[in-house]
Amino acid sequence: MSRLFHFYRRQAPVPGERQPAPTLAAMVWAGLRAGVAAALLAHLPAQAAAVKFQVSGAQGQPLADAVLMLEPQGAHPAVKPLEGIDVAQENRAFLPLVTVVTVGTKVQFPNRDSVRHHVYSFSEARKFELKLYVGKPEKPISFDKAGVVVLGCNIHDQMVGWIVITDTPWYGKSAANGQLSLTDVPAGNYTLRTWHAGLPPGSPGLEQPVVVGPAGQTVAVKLGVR
Ligand SMILES: [Cu+2]
Repeated sequence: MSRLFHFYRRQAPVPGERQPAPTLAAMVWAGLRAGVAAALLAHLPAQAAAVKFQVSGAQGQPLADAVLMLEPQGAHPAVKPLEGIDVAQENRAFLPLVTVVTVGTKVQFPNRDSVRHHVYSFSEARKFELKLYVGKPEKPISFDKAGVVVLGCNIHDQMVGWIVITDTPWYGKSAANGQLSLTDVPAGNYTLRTWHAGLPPGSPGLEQPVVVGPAGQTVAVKLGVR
């Protein structure tokens, strides 16, 4: 193929020069090339694009730590559990404050403080309790159901954290500037679900339809978060 390509390059029109008539061999090759290209295209998967998101709050301020999930309409691809996910307790706070994982992920809750913590969740998506401990708890906690889990500590009432569990492979968390980029999103129709800790407790997040085209795009997400 590459030698053939060179052959065509050498045949490219040169300004001021008369174009030679295409030979029969050249016409046959051109036909073959077109046929091969069409056959290759027919076997490519659906076109995928990069999609950018800009998340802003009630006053137009960029919102960090928003969790965005692109849920495809129709066939639902399976997600793989993530490996090595920690939600630590450091300086009497959960770190990170917001964690997003795929369904089936096991999360460790290492305590990096010298004081003991007692981590729990009463949330529908996963109820659990890690009784008073220091260091690394014996076992990780498995999150097998999509939803939002609110973390608390029995000892320190001010401690709060969130784990969002998703069953779509296209998800992420907005950066400090409110932006997120997702790559390799197949063209098609989606429901974008955006969750933020500033939404009313128990909110499943804001839903909006998103059509992903082959060229990619930027999607604006506006939440009523102050
Ligand atoms: Cu604590």
